Amino acid sequence: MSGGVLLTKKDFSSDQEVRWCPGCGDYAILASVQSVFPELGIPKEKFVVVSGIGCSSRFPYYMNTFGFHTIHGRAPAVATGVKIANPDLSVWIATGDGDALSIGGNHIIHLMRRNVDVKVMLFNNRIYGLTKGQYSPTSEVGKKTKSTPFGSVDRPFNPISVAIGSRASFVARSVDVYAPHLKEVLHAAAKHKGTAFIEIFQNCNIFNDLAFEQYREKELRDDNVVHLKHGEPLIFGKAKDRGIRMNGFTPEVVTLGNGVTEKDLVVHDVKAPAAYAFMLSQMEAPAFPTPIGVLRDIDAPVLEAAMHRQIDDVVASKGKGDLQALIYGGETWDVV
Ligand SMILES: Cc1ncc(C[n+]2csc(CCOP(=O)(O)OP(=O)(O)O)c2C)c(N)n1
Ligand code: SF4
Repeated sequence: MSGGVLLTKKDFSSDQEVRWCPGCGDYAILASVQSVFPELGIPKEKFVVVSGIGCSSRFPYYMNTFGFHTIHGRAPAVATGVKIANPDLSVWIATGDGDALSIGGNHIIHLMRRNVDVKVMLFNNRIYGLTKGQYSPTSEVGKKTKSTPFGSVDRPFNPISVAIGSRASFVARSVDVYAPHLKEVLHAAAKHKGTAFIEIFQNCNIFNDLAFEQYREKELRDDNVVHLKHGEPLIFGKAKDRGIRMNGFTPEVVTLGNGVTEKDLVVHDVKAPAAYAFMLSQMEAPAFPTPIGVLRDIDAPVLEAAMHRQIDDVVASKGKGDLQALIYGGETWDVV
């Protein structure tokens, strides 16, 4: 609803020609976001979509909202400014694995540490798409690309682990083609107060095709992902016959039966200590099914609220400031 008018997906689709390659996973993400925004009960003019640079960062052009296609890696800085200046706006960042974790690595961790109430959609295609296929900080060891012709030798980031290590108060993962799941995660992120970090596995069919095939392909996905549901045991597999059990501090995959029951399995808790969410984030293929859904959703103080409270308190006790007096007050020097 916006001013009593029911909004639809069409209201959030811009008139810009979409310039992604045919078959790119970005289209599916765009469609999900355009269908979730009208369901959030936020007036259309309150949405702002901010991006950095990359194929994924073309996102604001295609959303019929306020938006800002900024500079490489700097969407968090601009989004922070937007949110602090206008806390009633719904601010969303669209970013890539290169944009957020290479050049923007410093900015993204501090956005999450400060818990700015901004929603981050990280389109992870494990490659630099826009610049035509160089390896990224999420490319796997051994990945052959134009900039690693003999295979990458450096260890990749796990974006979810980075988010949890940066104290993000909401951390989730979904997949470009899981429309109902992705929409559910976007709704949960919108509801959360504070930074919501969502990693979205995204197929770049031109420079890194099939990177997420075991999760995207209908026949394969049930055996390769574990759906996280708060309060429910970690069960997966086509026959729902496998699960995750703790063996001391170490998670292990077990098959139900022969004395192993659901009661032995880890029960998912989005409010558990960060160590639990970190452990989940470290469950990686091929040893483990990949966790999908909301890993962590905790209450934490939000930056812009604390900042405005402080400003109000100081104005109440000291009166409204005078910028001119501040600049010319205190110690000044004559440079000769
Ligand atoms: C300061 C600066 N350095 C480098 C670049 C070149 N550049 C543009 S996009 C990009 C990486 C894009 O990769 P990613 O963020 O993963 O987005 P994708 O295109 O895959 O969606 C790079 C290195 C730039 N535009 N500006
Ligand atoms: S290069 Fe890859 S990420 Fe970029 S638009 Fe094409 S398919 Fe999508």
